[in-house]
Amino acid sequence: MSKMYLEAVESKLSEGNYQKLNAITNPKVQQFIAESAELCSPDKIFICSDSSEDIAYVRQQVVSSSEEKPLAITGHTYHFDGMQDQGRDREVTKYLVPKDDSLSKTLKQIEREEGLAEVEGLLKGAMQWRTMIVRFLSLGPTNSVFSIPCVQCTDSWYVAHSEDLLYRPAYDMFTQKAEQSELFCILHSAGKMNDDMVSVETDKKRIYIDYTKDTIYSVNTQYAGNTVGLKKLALRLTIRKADKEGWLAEHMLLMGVHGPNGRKTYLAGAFPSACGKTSTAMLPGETIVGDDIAYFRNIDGQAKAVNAEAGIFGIIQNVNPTDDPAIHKVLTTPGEVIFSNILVKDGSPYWLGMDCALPKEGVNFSGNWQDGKTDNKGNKIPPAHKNARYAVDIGVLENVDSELNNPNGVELSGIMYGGRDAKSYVPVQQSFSWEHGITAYGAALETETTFATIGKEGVPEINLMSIQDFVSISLGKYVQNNLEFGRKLKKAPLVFGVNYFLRDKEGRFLNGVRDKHAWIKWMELRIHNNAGALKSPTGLIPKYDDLRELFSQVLSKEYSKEDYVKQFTIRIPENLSKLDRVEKFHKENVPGAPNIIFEVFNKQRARLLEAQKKFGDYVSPEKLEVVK
Ligand code: SPV
Ligand code: MN
Repeated sequence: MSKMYLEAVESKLSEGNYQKLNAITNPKVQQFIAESAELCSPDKIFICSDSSEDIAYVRQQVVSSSEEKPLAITGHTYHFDGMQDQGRDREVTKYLVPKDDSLSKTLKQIEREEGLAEVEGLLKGAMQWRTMIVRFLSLGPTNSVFSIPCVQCTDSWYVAHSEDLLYRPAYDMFTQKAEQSELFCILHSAGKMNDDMVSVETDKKRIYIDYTKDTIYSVNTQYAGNTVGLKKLALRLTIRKADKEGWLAEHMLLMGVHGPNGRKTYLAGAFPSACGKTSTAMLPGETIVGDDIAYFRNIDGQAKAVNAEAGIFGIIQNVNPTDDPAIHKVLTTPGEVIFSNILVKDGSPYWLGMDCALPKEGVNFSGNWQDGKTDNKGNKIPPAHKNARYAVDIGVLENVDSELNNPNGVELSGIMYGGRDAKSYVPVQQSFSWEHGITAYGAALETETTFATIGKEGVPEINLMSIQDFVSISLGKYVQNNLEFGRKLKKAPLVFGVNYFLRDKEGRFLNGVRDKHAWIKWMELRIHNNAGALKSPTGLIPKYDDLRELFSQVLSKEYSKEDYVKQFTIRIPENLSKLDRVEKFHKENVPGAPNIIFEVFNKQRARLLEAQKKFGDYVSPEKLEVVK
């Protein structure tokens, strides 16, 4: 390490930490650590080298600092975020945009100099009396063309501990390679905390992304989606890097689907937060590679994919032993788990939708809680937050896929897109082509807002490919990159649209929670040409007999023709108005939207109108033409 930077921080380092820092060779990292320490004035600096002693130290500190408290089961701890800090905060997450640059107007932004001054002002002296923890991690498997080295400075032991479970350790990557110009830097401070170690100045919460320097600043927040920089904050930087380098970074699950005769087929899936992504990745009998962020590269004409992460920060609401046996087991047996924003009573965690009655009192994110407690606006405080989560290392799951850490990735054969769409799309369909799928399912993804972001729930919106919040280049270019990616492959993955949230006129869901398993198995059969389909105006849909067999095999469930017809009836008026909304969105908000998007929409409209003429507003699947 350069002498100048070492000297600047020497007084804050013990001998051991001095040696660990001295072994880091990259000048950008040295500068980032020294400048972060100068800005935030920590008492001490802890350099986490990934040795078992260092990891044990993080685990010990997180408890002795009270940022996490132990539960009765060995290895389980819980953490609370503040009342105003229970999800990703879109309003205060902004790009720092230099005066001579511009970003899509759908993206929250602030002029770079102004934003930097503001966030540096908030970070100034923020770590006084605390330790700055420095972690070295990799996005993507290490020693791989996919790896992106990241360094995070934080004063939160909870953040450092979460990263331990969620990402691949990479201290060695930083000591072995002299030249790593391309890396991401993240600086976080929880800011002022109360006696319960909860950030209190949430009105001063800021999450700013400086894409000119691949650096992220986060302050006055603890919720992991705002602070664990490698998650959605780094995803924004990764999208720019992938754009420059010709690959894709996606908000997608990645799973191995197990078909007949032991064959395994990899599928990726994009769903907005809290729309079934983790539960799809975790379907019993299949294997999970990742549940949130996937990278795709064209390697010798094949689509190869990896999980950027190595753990799960999953929604705990509704996790139960029947629908989610693998994760339920991890959450109820000894091993390392961080629970956040659940209800605690007598050393046990409780969450909404679990398989037992919840206690009438306990401790939760509002402090001591009893049934009926209200917040300062008079609203009832639930026992646990809807966005309560668990963090675990993916490797502890019994259904983890064998290729999780394969540096070459897995071969991707299918992609699915799904949102909360009460009215229009059928539960599963296959696109007519790569372009049709990327456009009509991905770029046209409509959904309702959920509790995973702060703000009103249930508001319909377009969430392009479920990644709109994180797209840091023009939305048009992002869609274009997706289209190009598939075109350059020897064989593009098949594209599917799914909708787990279709409702009838009375507002009742038309599908059970586990029905998605039959859709996934159908996709697997389609990929291998083992199932036929019917041609609807919006895509190729399953034949009743195939689904009946899959429901019986996979779910041991009788699937009635009546249910099938209800679920797969093409609703023409609803689909036409969906198209109008989506087209308007693209015209207004997607500068540089490739023309092909509008061509695909026009063709879809023409097919819908033709079907309407022939069959009326609601077209039963029984009327549709069979294709192979
Ligand atoms: C999501 O909300 O999409 C998540 C959790 O995966 S986080 O982004 O970390 O808030
Ligand atoms: Mn996510």
